[in-house]
Order: sequence, then structure tokens, then C-alpha cells
Amino acid sequence: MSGNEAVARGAYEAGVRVAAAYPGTPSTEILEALATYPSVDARWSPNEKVALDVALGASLGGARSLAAMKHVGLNVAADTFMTAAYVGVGGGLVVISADDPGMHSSQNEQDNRFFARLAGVPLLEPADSEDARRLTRAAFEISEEFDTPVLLRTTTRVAHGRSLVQPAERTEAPARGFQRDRAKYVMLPANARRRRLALLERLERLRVRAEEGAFTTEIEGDSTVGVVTSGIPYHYVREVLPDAGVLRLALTNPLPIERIRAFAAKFERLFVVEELEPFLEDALAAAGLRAEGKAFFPRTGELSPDVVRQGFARAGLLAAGTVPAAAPATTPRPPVLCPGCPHSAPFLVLRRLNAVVAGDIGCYTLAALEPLAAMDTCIAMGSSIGMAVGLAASGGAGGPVVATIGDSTFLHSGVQGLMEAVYSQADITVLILDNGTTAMTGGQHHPGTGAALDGSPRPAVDLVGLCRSLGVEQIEVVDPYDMGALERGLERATARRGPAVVITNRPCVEAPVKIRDHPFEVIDDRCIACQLCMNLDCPSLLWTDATWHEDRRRVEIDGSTCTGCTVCAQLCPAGAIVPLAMVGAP
Ligand SMILES: Cc1ncc(C[n+]2csc(CCOP(=O)(O)OP(=O)(O)O)c2C)c(N)n1
Repeated sequence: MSGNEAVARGAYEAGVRVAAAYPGTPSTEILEALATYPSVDARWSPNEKVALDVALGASLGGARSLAAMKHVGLNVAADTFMTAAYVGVGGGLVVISADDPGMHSSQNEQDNRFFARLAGVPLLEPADSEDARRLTRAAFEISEEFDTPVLLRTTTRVAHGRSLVQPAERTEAPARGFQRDRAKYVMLPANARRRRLALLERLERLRVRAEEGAFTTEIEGDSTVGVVTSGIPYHYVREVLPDAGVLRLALTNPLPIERIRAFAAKFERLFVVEELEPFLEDALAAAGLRAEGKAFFPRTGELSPDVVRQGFARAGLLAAGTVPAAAPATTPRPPVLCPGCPHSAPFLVLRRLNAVVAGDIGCYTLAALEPLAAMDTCIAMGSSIGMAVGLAASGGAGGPVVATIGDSTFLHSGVQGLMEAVYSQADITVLILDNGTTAMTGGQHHPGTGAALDGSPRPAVDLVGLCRSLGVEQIEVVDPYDMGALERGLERATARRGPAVVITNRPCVEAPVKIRDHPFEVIDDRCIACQLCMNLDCPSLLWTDATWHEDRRRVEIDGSTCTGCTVCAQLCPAGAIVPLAMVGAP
């Protein structure tokens, strides 16, 4: 199983009844896997905070519950998370944070282990898929025994790596029902003060449990080197230094510090090997335990056996010759929008309008790259509209200010930005790129798609009605494959005072079904090599060796990938792009 499938398996075995999430790499498959199990109500929420609210509510109602998200999702859910630690649980509550060291698919690299320390909740760190299954299952037990949410933190390699697991049967957790307890569940200051003390007392009980060693494994070694580690770096350490003593921690908040002290006393040199921040290393230092760590191992990016080997070589434990040379670099292949992507043409128009574009997160963020090069900022999910309001308020934008945002992102956290735009009557245009799915993470449903996680029909949010209800007076729906309509719509919107909304309405070419209309071709001798079509950055448009006036290269179309969206044909001033003549056609 992948780590994500194993988390789902562990939760299923533990008797989880309600699971909520908002998609985000590398966490998305947890909910998709959970949805395949019977007796589990698995659902997409509009954002991570709502997902955690749903899971917490279900927990207080007595059901074992889970909320899953990528690391930045926990920023969105943090408000609930911090106080959920005070409230405690009814049925066990497990929060999964899938961190992304190396930023394979994220806007930042943050070590969410600090969230567990900040909130005062137990933290579990699986090292592989079996660990993920076993620890997720155990997390529900800890949650109920200690009356606390539990944070289970994976990383991309654990989430997406595959290894053997030993599945067990599901244990149905007893349905406890909702136990009314306002002193515990209503966080007025007087109650919260008492709950804060309960939280500290529970952390101490957890520390005692950790000292008993249930979540700690010691590998004996010779007396020269001892390594404290957690998560997937454990496997790297074992591979690189098979003779070293290793203390592998699965529970990393609270730490079994006396257990670590006893381990440390056995070795001449003590190391901590961990990904990202010196979370363990600093805790050891605070307890008076001097360990070597970030002096030799990087604080950014993923570790790997080679990176760990290099670190131990720098520390003088391995001869330099034992460290393999870096693997030859692969040819970089930058990501591109798909052939026929309905997000391309709107950005071409925005560039022509010389708009200052506050972008957001989704497939369309690729419009920031050449040749579209039509997005100027991108910070965090849902930030585009507020950023556009601020750019307009600065008076220094120097062009029409446009926020671009996908449908899933708009419903995640963009709506409040639009409220602000109406409230402050900002001179901005909001371009909602509605492709009817959460394309970036693989095409998940959301409240605007009209279907639930299992595909069953649900009422869909009416985007036009929603924007109107917020007080937007000018709203236009345009076809992003119609260059003229796009230009007219965006020109009208940007010329106007006050906020305006333009919504594009073509589905993603990949979801829910692959769209393949009749492909197009370039008639060679009509192509004047103006290369206007190349600004679209469509992967179906290819350079040829044929030139026009000897120096400008002509273009051809790969008919096997062309979706027939027609946009390049509309751009071509020479009429050289036409529907592909099929062999055998009359
Ligand atoms: C807080 C947070 N949650 C989740 C993600 C992962 N993520 C990035 S963009 C995105 C949504 C993309 O959908 P949409 O806005 O509809 O744009 P599309 O990709 O379909 O063009 C998601 C879920 C993230 N980056 N940040």
C-alpha cells in the first residue's frame, strides 16, 4: 500500500466513522481510499477548517473521526485545531498533516511538528506504510484514552511511497452518542482556563506513557555513534550506518526525554537526523543533551540515503570515497497547461490588457511562466482577491487590477475576499476560472460541482447567484474558447468602477472525462510564422524546421494531442489553422 492507503486502512480498522478533508498533495488519496471502505462516511469539505470542524463535531457526537490535509491546510484549520486541543474528544479524533519537504507541489515548506507542540497534542510520525497503518490505528486509542485530538504527520515519501502492510480486521468502536458537557465544549474564557490546565496535565500523563517506551524502538549498536530519529529518515540512517545505535521515535510530542537521555549516555557521539527543522535537536538541547544534527544535515528539502551519507561524511564518520557522486541531472521539463486547457486564453487576454494580475493556487498558476507570463503574484489559497483589493488600494498598480481564481479555490477561501471587494467597492475584476473541478489535485468534487466524493448528486453552488448575493453588480459568464467574447467581457469588467466578476465556463479537458473534439492542423504554406499561436503555450503546437522568410520558424500541430478547442485557429491571422483533414474523408 501507499502510505496514504495505509493511513486509510488504519483508520478503517480503528472503526473510523466520519472522515472529512480538502484535497492537497500529498494527502489527497487518504480520503479517496477511505471512501472505498464500507461504514465510513468520507466527504470533501470546502476547506480544511470546515473539514476539521466536521470531524470535531462528529467526534463530540461520539463517532471516531478523521480530518486529512496537506501541511498548509493545517494553517487554514489552525483556529479550530488549537482550541480542539482544549475541548478534547468524544469518539477518537485524528488529524493528518501531510508535509511536503522539498516543495514537490507546495508553495512553502513548513514543519508541522511544531503545530503539535504549539497546540499541546500528541504527535505521531510514521516511517513507512505499515507504520502509517499501525500508528493511525493507535492514534484513535490514544485520542480516546487521553481525551485529545492526535496529530499524525506524514511526509511526501511516506505518503506516496509503497511498502508492505499487514492489514487487520476492523474493530467497531462503540457509538457513544453526544454527551452534553458545556464546561468542556463551550470555550468561554472561564471554561477555557480550566481546560488549559487539563491540557497541561494530560500532556504530562502522555509524557510518562512515552517514557514507558510504547512508541520507541532502540536498535543496539557499538558505542561510538548513537542516532535519534523519526519518520522516514529512520530508514536512511539504518541504510547508511547499519552498525550505529538508533533510537527511533514514533511519538515525538511529548518526547520521552529521560529515555533519550539514557540512550545518549551509551555513545561517544550523539546525532539527530530529521527532515526540515531541528525540532528534536532543539528539544534535546533544551533538556541539556548535546546532539549534532543540522550542522551536517540540511534544514531544507528532503533527506535521502545519499544526503544522509553526505552528512555523516561531513561529520567525519564516513570516508569521502564512500559517498557516491551525485546522479547525473535529468533534463528539466517545466510543467505546462494541458492541450486545450480553458485557462490559457484568458491569460493571453489579460496580458494584452496589461492587467496587474493577483493570481491564486491551481493549475492556472502555470500562467505565471513564459510565454503566457500573465500572473504577477501568488501567495496562498484564496489570497488573490484580497491581494487585488490591496493592490488597487495602493494606487500604484499601474494597470487594471485583476484577481484570477479557480472554482475550487474560490469556494475554499476566495468568497470572503470578494465580500471585502464589494464592501470596500474596490476597482478590481475577479476572474473565476470555473472548470467544474479541483483539477490541480487530480479532479476532486467540491460544493460547486454538483456531486459528492462518491459521485452521488448534490445541489451545486450557483456561482453567479453567490456573487450577486454578495452585492456584485456586474457579472458576466464567458466562453474561454471564444477570444472575442473573452476580450469584450474582460474589457468591460476592467473599464468599470467598483468590483466586477467574469466567470469562464468550460470544463477541465481531463475531468470528469477526457475531452477530445476534432483536432486541427496547420496548412504549411499558409503559415506566415508570425508565431502568435505560440503565446498560448499549448503543448500540441510544435515548432517545425520549415521557415518563413528564412529566419522565422513555422508551426505544426500534434493531431494526436490536439483537443480541437479552436483558440489557436482564432488567433491565426493567416487562416492557416484548420480542422484536420481525416484520411478517407471526402
Ligand atoms: C491550503 C491549501 N489547501 C490545499 C492546497 C492544494 N491545492 C492547490 S490548488 C488547489 C485547488 C485547485 O482547484 P481550482 O481552484 O478549481 O483550480 P484548477 O486547478 O481546477 O484550475 C488545491 C486543492 C493548497 N495549496 N493549499
